[in-house]
Amino acid sequence: MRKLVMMNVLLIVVLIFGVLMICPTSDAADKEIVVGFSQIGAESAWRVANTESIISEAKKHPNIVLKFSDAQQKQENQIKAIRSFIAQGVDVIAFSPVVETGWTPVLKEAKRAGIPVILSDRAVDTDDDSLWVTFMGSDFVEEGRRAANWLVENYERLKNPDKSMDVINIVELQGTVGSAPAIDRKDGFEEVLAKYPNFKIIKSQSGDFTRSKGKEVMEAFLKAEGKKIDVLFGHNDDMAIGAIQAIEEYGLKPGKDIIIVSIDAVRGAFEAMLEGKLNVTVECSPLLGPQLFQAVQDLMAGKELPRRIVTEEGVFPQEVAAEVLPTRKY
Ligand code: GZL
Repeated sequence: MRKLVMMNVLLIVVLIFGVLMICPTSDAADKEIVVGFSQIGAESAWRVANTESIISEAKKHPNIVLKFSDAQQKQENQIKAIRSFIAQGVDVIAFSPVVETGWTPVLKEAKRAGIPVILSDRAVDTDDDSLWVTFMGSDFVEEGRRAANWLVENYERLKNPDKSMDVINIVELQGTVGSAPAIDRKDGFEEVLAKYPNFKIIKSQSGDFTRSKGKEVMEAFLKAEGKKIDVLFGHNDDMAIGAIQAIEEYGLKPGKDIIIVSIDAVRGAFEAMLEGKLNVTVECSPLLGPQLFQAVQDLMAGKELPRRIVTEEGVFPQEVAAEVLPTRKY
């Protein structure tokens, strides 16, 4: 009898222990985490895809509360949003800085409030690296190098037969003035071109990463240089797509009379390549949501984050567009 009682007690202990193992009491993984995210705006298809990635990923984390703010591409709106997140006492602040400079004061306020800051997509230029815990996003200098390397390797086979290789005139549509991608893509592109003196940038101006401004600036380039233009380098696909409209309205064939190289690899670029109007797009992935919220969970669980989380990316020339387009997520 005594043995039976002992057996039942042992069974009950094992059952209780087993239940506790399956349903642990709430721990760090369940603690609610409030994240304040300041997004630049909705200036391009890339940005829209980036926002979608962040918002949809946040929904997959039951313990994440996302406070999302759109700055309409104005730094003062981002600074206001960050100050509001600080006042609300969020657990983590993340943002994509519209330009590199001017962030130190507000990031010091976040630090004084004990709120960690994650840089998403773009970096900041500050002399105090303790003001942010990690920067996740692409290597823009490498994207500029990839654009230039593809151009010097492929221009001769793609150009109009009557065009010379002695001097190749390039016009450049830069991204937002002062932004990390605009600064770094230009640096990477020019670093490679320095080895090929026959490739010359004859005009360079910001199109602010938008289709409309890209078209407007390309119209001005065509008015000034016309058929002298051999190549367009666009810092993003949206400006290149706007420029394609300007080139067609001017009476030239984009992708043939003017070889076009751009960056992002958004759906619109693949569609333009299928029409033969764009020659190559260098990938810059906006799908940062999964990395961002993994970093937030790790940070709040007390884990050390790497200072730099780089996204792996490729280069998509016109000849692969048909095969690759169905696989694209943005
Ligand atoms: C790059 C991102 C840039 C894209 C543009 O990571 O910051 O901003 O290249 C977007 O399309 O507007």
